[in-house]
Amino acid sequence: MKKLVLVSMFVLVALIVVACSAPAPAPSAPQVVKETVVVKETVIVQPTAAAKAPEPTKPAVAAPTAAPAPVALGARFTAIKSRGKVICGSNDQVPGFGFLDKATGQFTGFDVDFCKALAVAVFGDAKAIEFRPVNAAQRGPALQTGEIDVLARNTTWTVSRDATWGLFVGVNFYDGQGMMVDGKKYPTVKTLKDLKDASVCVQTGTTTELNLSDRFREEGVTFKPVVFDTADATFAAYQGGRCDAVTTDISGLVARRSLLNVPADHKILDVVMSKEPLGPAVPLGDASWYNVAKWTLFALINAEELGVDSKNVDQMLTSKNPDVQRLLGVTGDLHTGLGLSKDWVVKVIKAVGNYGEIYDRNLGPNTPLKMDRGINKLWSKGGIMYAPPFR
Ligand SMILES: N[C@@H](CCC(=O)N[C@@H](CS)C(=O)NCC(=O)O)C(=O)O
Repeated sequence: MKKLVLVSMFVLVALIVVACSAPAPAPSAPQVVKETVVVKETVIVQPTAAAKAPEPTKPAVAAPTAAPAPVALGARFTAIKSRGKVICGSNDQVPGFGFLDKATGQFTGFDVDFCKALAVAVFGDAKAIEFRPVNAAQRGPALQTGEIDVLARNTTWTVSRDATWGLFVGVNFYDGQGMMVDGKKYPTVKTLKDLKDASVCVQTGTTTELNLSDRFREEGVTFKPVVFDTADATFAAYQGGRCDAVTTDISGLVARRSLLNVPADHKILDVVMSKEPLGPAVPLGDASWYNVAKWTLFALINAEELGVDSKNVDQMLTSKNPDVQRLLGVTGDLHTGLGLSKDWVVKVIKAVGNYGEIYDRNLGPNTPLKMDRGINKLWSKGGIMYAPPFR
């Protein structure tokens, strides 16, 4: 029995060795090769003093220490650089995300800060931006025509938008669609079924409008959509009692509830009607600009993960952590492939903070919105926020 086990182990090891070392033969007709080998004499060659170990084969690609060639900038990135500012398609009606303070003329918010990060990445200056407010229906065409360099405006990443509007650079806020009612008027409403024959205020040009009809059809519930083209109009109608309920992304409901006369009267149902992965997008056609936008987002998330923030970023320049060193450009030449300066991430984090700081400043516990991080916590802290590495 022991022998059998030993033999089968030997066969198994032999099979593994053969499978791992021998390249798979090209599929061809089996050939029988007959060869006669004549062994003449065995000659032992003594190594001479001059004999050297064989030269190692040269790697096919340049050694990792060689500086990479600077990236060829695409047309949009080149135009942005010569224009001296980034044109950012943003929201102006959603507090905490993209909001225009009419008194000061300043844009603020979580998405606005992404545009600032981009401006710092390229120009080292958070003011090198022009904001162009776009409503839901205007944003697709604004990307398609290339009127804006980036759209950073609570926009859901979908396949059709990726294919026809522009390229999404990633997700900066994982959201879902919600439903809000006046809790005083409708204290018993808890589910979508409870909204049978209700009128629902909704904004056109949104995934919201499409999900609304999908979900109610699925539930077999009849309803009346009342459609508007801006958030201001949608929520004014809801406040004025033209609809029984209002629907949009849950973040949008929390944000817009803060502007209602008595926010506490309005309850967001405990229902998630869809997946709404929100993120910035850039026009099609310039891979170099797409990369800059993508890696700006990833830099913000990685900085939080690595404990680099706006206050400690200078100290972090002496960190022994190789991941921090690469992120901050202390080692390596990762910036070259992006067409940015060596210290671009340092400047971005110093000016706008890391992802967590941006979240807290605009949406966190010390803001009127007090939005829990939820699934937007880092993957290492129980959430799903995750960025590819600087490597
Ligand atoms: N995430 C959804 C909805 C985004 C959306 O447009 N939401 C509205 C309601 S909060 C909004 O931002 N409106 C502001 C405006 O149109 O100015 C989408 O991408 O379609």
